[in-house]
Amino acid sequence: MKTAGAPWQDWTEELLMIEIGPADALIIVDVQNDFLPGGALAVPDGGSVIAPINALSAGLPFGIVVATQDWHTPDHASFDAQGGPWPSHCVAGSPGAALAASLSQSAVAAIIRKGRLKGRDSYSGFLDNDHVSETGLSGLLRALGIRRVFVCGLAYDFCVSATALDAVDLGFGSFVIEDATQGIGDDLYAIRHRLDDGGVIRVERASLMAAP
Ligand code: VGL
Ligand code: ZN
Repeated sequence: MKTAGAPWQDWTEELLMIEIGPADALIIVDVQNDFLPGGALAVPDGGSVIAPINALSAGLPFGIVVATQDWHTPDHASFDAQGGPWPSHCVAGSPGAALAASLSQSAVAAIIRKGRLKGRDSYSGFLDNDHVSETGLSGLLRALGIRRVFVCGLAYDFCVSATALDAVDLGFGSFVIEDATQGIGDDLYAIRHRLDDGGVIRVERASLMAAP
C-alpha cells in the first residue's frame, strides 16, 4: 500500500490503466499531407499528432496497426465545386493524399483507402457515410481476432470520431486517444458529448501500457 498521496489518487491511476495486447488494434486515421499545415484542408496544429502516434505504434504491442487514407476522385461529390462541404483534398494518388512523410509506417500492416467513389463520402474507416458500404476494415480486424480499437489521427471531429463511433456499432470496444488527435472545429465539448453518448471511451496515451 502506498503511503503518499490521497487514497483516491491511487484508485484513479489504477482505473485508467489499459493493457495493450494482441487483441487490440491501433487505427491511424488520415495523417495525410492535405490535412497538415500547408495542405488543402489543413487541421489546425495537425502536425502535433505525428510524434505521439509514432510513439504509440513503436512502443505498444498492438495486434495490428492500420492506417486509413482519404482517397477521392478529382470530381468527388464532397468537394465545393460539386456542391459539397469541402475544398478539393486528398485526390487519389496526389501528393496531398500521401501519408505524412514523418509518420512512421514501420508498424503499419494495412492501409484502408476510403471515399474512393465519386458520389459517396466516407468519414469513417469502416463504413461509407451511407452506413451500408463497408471498407473491409471490420472483416480484417475480425479475421485477426481484434476486439478493441484505439483510434487516433485527423480530424477528431470528423473521420476520427466517425471511425470510433462505427467501431462501437460493429461490436468492438472503442477508444479515442485524445492526445494523439486534433480537430478541424474548436467545439471539443460537442465531440466529446457525441463520443460519450455513443459508447466510445476517451483516453490519454499515459493510460496505455504494454500487457505484461
Ligand atoms: C476528413 C473532411 C473531409 C477527415 C476527410 O479526415 O476528417 N474531413 N474528408
Ligand atoms: Zn475527404
